[in-house]
Amino acid sequence: MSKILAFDFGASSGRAMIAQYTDGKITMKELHRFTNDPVFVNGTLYWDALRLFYNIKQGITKAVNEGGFDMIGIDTWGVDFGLIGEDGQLVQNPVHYRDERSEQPFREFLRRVDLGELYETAGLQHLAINTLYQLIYLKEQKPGLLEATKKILFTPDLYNYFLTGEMHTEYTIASTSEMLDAKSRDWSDKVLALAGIPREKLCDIVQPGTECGLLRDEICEELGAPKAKVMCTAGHDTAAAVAAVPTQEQDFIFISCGTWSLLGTELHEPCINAKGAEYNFANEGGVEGTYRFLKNIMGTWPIQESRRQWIREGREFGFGELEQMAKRCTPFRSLIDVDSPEFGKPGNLPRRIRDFCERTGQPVPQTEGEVIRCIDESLALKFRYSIERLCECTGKEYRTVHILGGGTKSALLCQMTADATGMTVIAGPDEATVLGNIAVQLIAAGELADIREARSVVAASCEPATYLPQEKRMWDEKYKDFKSLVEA
Ligand code: LRH
Repeated sequence: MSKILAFDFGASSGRAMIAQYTDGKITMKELHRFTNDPVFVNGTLYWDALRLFYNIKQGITKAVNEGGFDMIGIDTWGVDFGLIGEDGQLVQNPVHYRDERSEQPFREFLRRVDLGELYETAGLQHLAINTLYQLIYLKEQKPGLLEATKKILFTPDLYNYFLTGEMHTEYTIASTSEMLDAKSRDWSDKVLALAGIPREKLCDIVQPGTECGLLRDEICEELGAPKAKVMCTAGHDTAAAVAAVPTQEQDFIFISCGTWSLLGTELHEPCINAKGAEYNFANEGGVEGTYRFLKNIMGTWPIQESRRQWIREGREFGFGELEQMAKRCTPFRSLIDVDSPEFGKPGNLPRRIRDFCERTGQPVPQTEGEVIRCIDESLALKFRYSIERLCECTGKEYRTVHILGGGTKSALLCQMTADATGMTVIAGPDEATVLGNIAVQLIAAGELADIREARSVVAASCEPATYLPQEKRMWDEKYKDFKSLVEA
């Protein structure tokens, strides 16, 4: 039985888990958890990239002390990358997708290209955070950096490289770039040419489950680690989460709910049509040739960021406490469009929420509980709105919503999602990303046959909670107001 070491990096925290497959279940133990704190320096928002690698080393050390491991796999957030120069070192510290640098190139690019043709090829949601626009920014504003770059490595590929010295690009993470041809699953020469990005700066693409290389000798020596295999697992956290949906159903809705909510469904062919383009849905690549037809919606970010603001003001509450406060508040006092641009940037979120409510003539949430209740109700209604649009695109109907990730810890949000959508919500596992990462490694090790089997093993390894819709009439009423607010 292989001992699997999995690293899962989210936008606000990361962890290392050691896992094994025994008696039809995956057992895992958290070895190391750390915060992921972006750093704003001289007007740019960076990832603390080397600190993250330090934490990988910490995780490896702890795994060595637990008896070692055979394989390592890393999954992370999408779209971001490191630039590696001729000397094999980072050309620049990796920049955070929430940095504003790509917004102007994004708007200009969309003005000058044929959007229909771009969507027809890449099949992706046009978002300023996408790798494509970050690279266009570099090309236009920092050509020296791009010229000095030998290879562009996405975040999981970058850490795999630091661990092995081998450079590969894993398919699921590359599929968040808007530079792939959705159908061929390879780089699109057309998109690269439109953006002026040289193909030779990109690595060839490998499928999830491919071995990247062996742990470098110097790391084995430094940490006393075994010469383990480093795997290209499903490098994109959302791809990993969806690989761990505990179902055997073909057609389901998933919401991978962390800082973002990635709401979508799994398909075997990309869904590229006029509705998908109009509603800005993405066809991201999954494991075993699947596609995640999804939309990036706001997740728990405004709650995290509001909490940070209250801490700055000297009032610290736990997430559980905030949820209890929200539960005690009057329902439906005020609603926001969670995806309105002002809520996506770091800062004083409670104030921005109050401004939004004032501007739209609604009661202004005053207390912490009222702010959180407003966010949760608005999120649940946005889920319903996006599911309706998704159904229009795929032409299918769905019975179940699977909520995965940290958002499953909010019983309030899960119940509201069931109420708002009128669908059964199955919440869990909250560790979906890391379980999917482990599952892909177990398949590569030959211990699980495929994702179908992995999903039944995940279902046996966790206890998801079920939420049934209640109070449908009240939510239907409020949905009408919400829709006019969002479409205004
Ligand atoms: C979620 C996620 C999402 C991307 C975003 C940058 O963690 O990977 O799928 O769009 O981060």
